[in-house]
Amino acid sequence: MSDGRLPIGERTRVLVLTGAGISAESGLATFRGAGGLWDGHPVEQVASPVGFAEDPELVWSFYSARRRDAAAAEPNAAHRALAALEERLGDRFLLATQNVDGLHARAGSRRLVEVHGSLWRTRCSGCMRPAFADATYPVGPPLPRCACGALLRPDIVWFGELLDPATTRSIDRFMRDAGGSGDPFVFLAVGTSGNVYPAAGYVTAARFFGADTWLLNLDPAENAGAFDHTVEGSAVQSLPRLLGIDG
Ligand code: BV8
Ligand code: ZN
Repeated sequence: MSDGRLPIGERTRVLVLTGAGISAESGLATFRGAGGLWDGHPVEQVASPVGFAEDPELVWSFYSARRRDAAAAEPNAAHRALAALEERLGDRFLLATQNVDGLHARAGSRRLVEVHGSLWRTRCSGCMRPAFADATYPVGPPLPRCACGALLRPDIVWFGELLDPATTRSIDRFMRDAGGSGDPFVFLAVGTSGNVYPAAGYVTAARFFGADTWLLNLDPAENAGAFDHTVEGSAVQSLPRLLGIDG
């Protein structure tokens, strides 16, 4: 039985997946909790290409409000604990987040993959112009358009859209290298309900590559059964201790 800490030794490789729950104690609403983000809006309306085509002003007002909230939020001790673990493990560590709020980067995380994109980037809905940093709060009318005439949109992966292959490849490579290394491999999910794929499937992939799998979550998650160990608690209260990084 562990001492309530993640088994991280000299050669252990650690892959962490975070969700909205890790930013909850920074004051940012989660998606499916009470009063979650989706409550005000059906998912199809605010996080899908169809919803954007039907009512781009509603979608932009939803994402501009979330940009404002994220700008006003601060990283918390759980974000900082992951940045400290990265400092300690270096290239034996990778953080994949479903969150788009930018708080992991602001806490100092660099070995970070944002699998659902970022609130802080905008891209064109019609051409291949690269996404660009954007900290404005479009609400329209008029909504911002690209030089090609198409509407600009948040650089976020919506339901029914594919994840960026560059992000999924870096996660797959980390798991494959860990699996083939003979080193101990730990997978930890923090603050996610395990609802949304392909992110919710990473625990199964990690197990395939021999990972010891852990879940730290406030409530039981959909895919909790896939984990070797589950710790029920809040990210701020439990994560620093779980990682052996107190304070
Ligand atoms: C894809 C955008 C291939 C960014 C998001 C039917 C039709 C079409 C598609 C599907 C379908 N069935 C399945 C699918 C696939 C779909 C999917 O999985 N749907 C689910 C709902 C069934 N996935 C996709 O569409 C993905 N693309 O599969 O492409 C394809 C193509 C066409 C057709 C089929 C497949 C794209 C998925 C990405 C969607 N974009 N968001 C944004 O606006 O933020 S997902 C959205 O949910 C957020 O990104 C969020 O991160 C993510 C997951 O939610 P969580 O992070 O887990 O948050 P949640 O509120 O759910 O849970 C928080 C947890 O924290 C709770 O459990 C709570 O207990 C805990 N907690 C709270 N406080 C704390 C805490 N824990 C610790 N401490 C605390 N203090
Ligand atoms: Zn364009």
